[in-house]
Amino acid sequence: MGHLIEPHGGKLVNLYCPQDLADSLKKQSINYFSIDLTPRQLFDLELILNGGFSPLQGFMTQAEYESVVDKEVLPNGLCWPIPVYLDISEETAKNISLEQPIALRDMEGFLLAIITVSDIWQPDKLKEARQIYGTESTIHPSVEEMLDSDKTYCLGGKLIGLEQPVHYDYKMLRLNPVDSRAFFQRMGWRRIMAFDTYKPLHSAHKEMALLAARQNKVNIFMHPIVGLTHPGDIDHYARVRCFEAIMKTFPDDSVIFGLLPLAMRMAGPKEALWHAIIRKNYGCTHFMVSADHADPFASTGRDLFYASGAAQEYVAKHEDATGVKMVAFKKMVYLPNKVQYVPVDQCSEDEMQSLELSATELRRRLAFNLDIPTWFSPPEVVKVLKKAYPPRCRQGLTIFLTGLSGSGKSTIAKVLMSRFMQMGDRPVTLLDGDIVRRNLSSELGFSKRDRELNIIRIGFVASEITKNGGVAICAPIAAIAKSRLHNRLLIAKSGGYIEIHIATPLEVCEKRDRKGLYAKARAGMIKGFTGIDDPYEIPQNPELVIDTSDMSPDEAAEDILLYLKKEGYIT
Ligand code: PPS
Repeated sequence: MGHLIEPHGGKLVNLYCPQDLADSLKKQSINYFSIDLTPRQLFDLELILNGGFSPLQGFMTQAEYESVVDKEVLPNGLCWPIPVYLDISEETAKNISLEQPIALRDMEGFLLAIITVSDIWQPDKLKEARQIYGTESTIHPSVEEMLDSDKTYCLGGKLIGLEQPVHYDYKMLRLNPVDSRAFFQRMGWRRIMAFDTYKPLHSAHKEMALLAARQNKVNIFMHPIVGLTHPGDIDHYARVRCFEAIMKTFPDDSVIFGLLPLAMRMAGPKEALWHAIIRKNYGCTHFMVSADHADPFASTGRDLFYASGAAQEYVAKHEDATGVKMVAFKKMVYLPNKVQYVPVDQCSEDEMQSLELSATELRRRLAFNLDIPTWFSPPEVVKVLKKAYPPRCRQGLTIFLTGLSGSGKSTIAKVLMSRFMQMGDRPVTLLDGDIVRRNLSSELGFSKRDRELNIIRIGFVASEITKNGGVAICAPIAAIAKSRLHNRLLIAKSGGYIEIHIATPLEVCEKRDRKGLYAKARAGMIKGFTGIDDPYEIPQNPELVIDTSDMSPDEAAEDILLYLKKEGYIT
């Protein structure tokens, strides 16, 4: 490995033990206390065991955590920007003592590793939020997840790896740091630039990577993250297919392709620095960083959470500490006169008649089944994209009606159901409040927790229906904004999500009082009735707002269908 860049800390960690030892440890461990790891913990475990997180040899102790949070270094002074810990609930922590060996299993119960506990400690999550994410605000999805979690204790300690975490997909592409380093050495590559994007790859990315490779005299390691990525990202199967398609159009022997099983934290600049260190462990000397790298809101259409370009500056500022050179993503534009891509900063005034296709425009074209020009993306990639993003009229869809009892949700839902059945294009399922409470949530009441659980169950079923190309029409009260948002994020991954606030005022609903429930609630016979003595959190950004005070259910349904037509969900 003489000519390759050294791993972070000088030595590549490999914590897997020989097979015979693994077999005997597996036998011994049947009496050990077990922990089933979460997806994030599993991805972290994989990269600790295979050296992707060198020099870490286990989950962090409190001293390591505090050093990383306060000073962005490990206790030995080595740069490390992101905490990597094994968080557990207080109840689990009560069962564990120091020096105890614990069996770590995946979600199906397969034994993967043993941790010898050297520290049981509590993270300061608010401080971590401020220091790592730059905010205590739960607008940041990782901060929200962290602060919301009931895992308030952590286990620190060294690991012994018994089995590699199981992946059933793309086995050939799952290179670990030993594999990539061996490949680079075999090829005689000493300068390697890691390249990743969460978006599908287009010609502009390819031209940018090739230009950067020429300018920096490097070979390219296409290394997309396939662990946990941005919410709303194209699923990794389609993303990998796009990478595979565009790889075929690169010059021979200049690029290699592997997958990185990393659970992103979306911590912007600090995360970008972490990605650079991980790529160093895989043998890379250079790392391409985009202006919005690891931003939780990148490509969501919302304003970026971190300043544009901050991630690039941060990685560049730490080049001495990491030994990895930052290469900035350069915006490329297509010049039809030259039939060629050029960096935007090299365009003359009169060349500014360049062609560009924004991510939003691309999504629009896919949604409406419109042409995508070959200068933008090679036909091989367009084919993959069209399969991954069928036009809206062929996607599944959830129509989520929310509003007070008596606002008209159920009747509108029934009209919509019939209209979709009449169209006959997609299977339709009605998830009305009453139906769900009878079949799916019969044990639940109307406490905040039960209401949340009810809505999340509806969301789960609707997401499965949507994923499989059907129409789910939901009509619960769904008074809690957080659970509605949960559903939106889940369902929008696999198809359309249309939230409709049936905003009929309380006075009107109460006057209708078809079930006599408002009268009972006013008389104190029903406690915690939405709108009377339990809150309804008004939707802030629904796709549609409909007040049925002076409107028939048919008219309301017609408004919804017109909206769906305008947005391309029905033809
Ligand atoms: S929730 O909050 O979204 O889980 O509610 P949902 O599943 O839609 O159930 C609402 C129906 O249950 C009846 N009901 C109550 N509603 C609100 N608050 C309380 N405390 C309550 N108790 C019973 C009521 O009939 C609702 O039906 P709709 O169809 O909305 O009128």
